[in-house]
Amino acid sequence: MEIKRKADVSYEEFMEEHYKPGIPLVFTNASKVWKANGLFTPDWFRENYGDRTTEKGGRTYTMREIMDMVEKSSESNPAPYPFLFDIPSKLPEILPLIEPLHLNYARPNWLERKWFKRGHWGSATEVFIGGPGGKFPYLHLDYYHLNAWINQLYGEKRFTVFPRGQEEFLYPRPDDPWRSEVNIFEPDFEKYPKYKNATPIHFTVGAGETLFIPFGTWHSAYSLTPTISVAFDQLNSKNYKDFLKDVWDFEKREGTVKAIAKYSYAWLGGQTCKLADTFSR
Ligand SMILES: O=C(O)CCC(=O)C(=O)O
Ligand SMILES: [Fe+2]
Repeated sequence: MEIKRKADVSYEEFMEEHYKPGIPLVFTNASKVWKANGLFTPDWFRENYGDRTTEKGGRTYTMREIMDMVEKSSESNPAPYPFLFDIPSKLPEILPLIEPLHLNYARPNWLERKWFKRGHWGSATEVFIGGPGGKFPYLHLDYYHLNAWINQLYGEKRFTVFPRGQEEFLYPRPDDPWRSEVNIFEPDFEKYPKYKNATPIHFTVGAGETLFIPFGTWHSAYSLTPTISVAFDQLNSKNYKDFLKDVWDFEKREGTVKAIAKYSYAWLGGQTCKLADTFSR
């Protein structure tokens, strides 16, 4: 399998060839509808939001410090990765620059509706910042079976994805089956012999490009240059059943009463959103 790259793809083609069958895609120019496209640079963030802070590894960093670190980062001495800013709470001013969030492709998205727009449910709209040599710490599936949309706005990131159905080669952790035990950047084939059968697909996503990662796709990332991306998640009738099951499984750990309450809320939200989809069609 190779990851296709498409410019100006129609919504219908995206839905038929990628969304419905769950096949990743790199859109080469979907984020042209965002003002953020071409605007986001390390200097722009330093100048406008240099004092904003975020935490990483138990320490607080300013935007200015982060941009300095990622610009100095190197393969042999990489800056921590990723630095994350939750946009609604930490950088709300940039929300108008990433509209429409769905890019005219990521719709319907129930996470943009009142019911689910709550910050929990594993969903987030975040800025990711990294530097050369910065690796996402593990190969994983996103929680709650959400689709991920990763918008590369500055610099280049190398992604690795696996075709669906390779779980048995990827050694999901028994205590956290969303995470693989294999360090894909330096695999230990003695310890994980079946990983030899896995077929990782590597590709680079550059500034202005958007990667669609359908739910159930194992993935990881590696920053090749200083990078700035905006990631958001998507939920609708396609992944809703799996999402609900995850809500139940995750919340059950917190106790049955809480699980029932959350599940009921999510179920009702789903019915409401489904109905709204029907009427908007
Ligand atoms: O580093 C990246 O861009 C990948 C991020 C990712 O997969 C995640 O946050 O779930
Ligand atoms: Fe992810």
